[in-house]
Amino acid sequence: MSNKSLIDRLIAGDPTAVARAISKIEDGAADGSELMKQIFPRTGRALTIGITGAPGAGKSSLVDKLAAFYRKAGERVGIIAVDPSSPFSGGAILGDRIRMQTLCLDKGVFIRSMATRGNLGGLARTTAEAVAILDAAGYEKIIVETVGVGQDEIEIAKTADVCVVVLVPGMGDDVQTMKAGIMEIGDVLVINKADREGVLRTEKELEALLSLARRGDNWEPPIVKTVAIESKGVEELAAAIERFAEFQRKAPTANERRQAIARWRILELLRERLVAEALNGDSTERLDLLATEVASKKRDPYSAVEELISDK
Ligand SMILES: Nc1nc2c(ncn2[C@@H]2O[C@H](COP(=O)(O)OP(=O)(O)OP(=O)(O)O)[C@@H](O)[C@H]2O)c(=O)[nH]1
Ligand SMILES: [Mg+2]
Repeated sequence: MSNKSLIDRLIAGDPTAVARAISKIEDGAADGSELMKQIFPRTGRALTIGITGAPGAGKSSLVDKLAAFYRKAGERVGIIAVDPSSPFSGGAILGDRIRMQTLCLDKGVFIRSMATRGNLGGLARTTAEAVAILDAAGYEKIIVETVGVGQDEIEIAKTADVCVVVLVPGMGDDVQTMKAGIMEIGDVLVINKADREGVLRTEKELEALLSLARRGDNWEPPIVKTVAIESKGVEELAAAIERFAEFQRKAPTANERRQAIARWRILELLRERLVAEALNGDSTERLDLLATEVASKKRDPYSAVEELISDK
């Protein structure tokens, strides 16, 4: 399929074209950047929601229910599950397929998982591009699920319009370890598995954490309690997401956030482009050779880099 007809079909909302376009980006296809250039003017309409939290917190279950909620309102929903630790990508991960059973059969929902694949392109960058593709294809809500709140995840979550951090009761220590992540990215906080004990305590801990620092935009992140498996609290979560989106649209800092994201995207692309050019196409062999030499102390990494740059 030519890039032109692919773009036409993508813009018409064809899921097959969307899937193919995302694969192009993931594979680092030569015409990928042309594709992104073409669709760029058509992006910016969707609301992007990042959902992050500890493994097993119930993120996928929540995404499933949240998506169903949006579907009821007649909106098309794109879901991207990002797993930085996994080399697999393509379809939805098996577990998620089961958890998102109802959605898999729905034509108004697009589900895709993304993984590192060991390529040179950053996962955060390819995820942002997959989001842009779904946006251009007319998906009104785009949900990005990431596991944990490490640096990779924070980077991915930061590109979303609204970032939801999912916690569960009785994770006192986790609240501490995730503190920085929660404070940095949590626009809405969720205590899922609220059918379990210790909800009040976790809520108190979170409130204490939130009271420690005021955000630059003065937003006070709400805490929403949910039971994903029973669809409880999902409406409240959707409302909290909407409230922040609305706040964000009007906030004087909204432009700063958009600019910070744009700046990050430019730098990411620049970095990748320069690396690709320095490696001059024969990336892996050359890199492997130099790596062997550096590992065996035959050469230092600085001169390896100098050689790569001077040979361009
Ligand atoms: N009791 C209870 N269990 C839940 C709730 N939400 C999800 N679970 C269960 O928790 C387990 C993990 O749920 P997932 O939705 O896969 O969690 P996740 O955060 O997406 O997990 P990873 O993607 O593997 O990090 C599943 O067995 C769910 O059925 C809830 O509200 N209450
Ligand atoms: Mg999951």
